[in-house]
Amino acid sequence: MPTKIILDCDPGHDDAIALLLAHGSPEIDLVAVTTVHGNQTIEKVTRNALSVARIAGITGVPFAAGAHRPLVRAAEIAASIHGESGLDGPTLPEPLIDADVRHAVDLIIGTVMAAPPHTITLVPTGALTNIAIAVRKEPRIAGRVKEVVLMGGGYHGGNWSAAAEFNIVVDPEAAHIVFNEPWKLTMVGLDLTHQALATPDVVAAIAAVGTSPARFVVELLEFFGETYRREQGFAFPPVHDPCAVALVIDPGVMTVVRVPIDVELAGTLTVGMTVADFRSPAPETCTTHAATGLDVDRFWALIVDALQRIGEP
Ligand code: PIR
Ligand code: CA
Repeated sequence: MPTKIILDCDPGHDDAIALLLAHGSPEIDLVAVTTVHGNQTIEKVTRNALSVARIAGITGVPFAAGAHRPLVRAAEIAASIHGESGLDGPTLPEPLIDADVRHAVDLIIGTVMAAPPHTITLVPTGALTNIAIAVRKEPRIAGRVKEVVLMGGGYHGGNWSAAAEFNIVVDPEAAHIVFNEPWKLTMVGLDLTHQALATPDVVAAIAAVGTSPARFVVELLEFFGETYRREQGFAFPPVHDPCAVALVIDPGVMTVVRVPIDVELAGTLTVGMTVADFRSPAPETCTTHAATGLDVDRFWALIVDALQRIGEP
């Protein structure tokens, strides 16, 4: 039985690849896609998600727009990394479908509450605003989802400040809510995703698939690689968001440890830091987990296989 997921995203180059990976993997049943402010405005990331749906040939899946800004703080975007559109580089086709009439929060709640208990996995790859609002509006989803597997945070430092990762620090109050709910949560953070580097070998393997979705991914990686070189001093770009989807597809692709994690809200230098307490043993009551090690070859094979399965939609 494939795992049902809701992908809550802000495409975003790596979000777009996460969407392709989810769609092209038989282990996953993509039941809804929701969007959230983050890499760009809600209008832009929603349009990008719908455009990627066309490229990937995704049909029959609702796409709903969500929160346009964080709960408390002023909105912040990552145009320096993802460009003015949020998905700069490739030419984006006009979407063939419209966004759902429902708000993302209501689509998340409705989908989780209508499904049998413990069957839906939430996969957030952007700010946690929608997920936080959803669990405040309908607290029963906390006991009803199977688990939360998110891209965000990190236990050894940040990418948007010295201590904090972008998805967490843009809405730390929302992240605090999500990390403190009683559901099983796995943080696929920077410690993990910085192992998923799109090296020239990887890009060549994707290009060799030879289809238009594969060419789209190559163009995304070229733009993302360029900004990562310029803005972050990386030789090759880390492809964050597909890592969270990969863990759902293949739990053996990474090492995960149970560890208490909380989100800093009051620090002067550390707001948005995901503080992980690696003193062991973790308490029996601990529901949070952190991904630590990635089987790099197995990860990229999942991406190439998914693109091969998608073919030429
Ligand atoms: C990536 C992101 C934001 C900023 C940078 N520098 C790089 C986006 C990605 O889409 C990913 O979900 C997460 N936020 C990584 O921090
Ligand atoms: Ca993202």
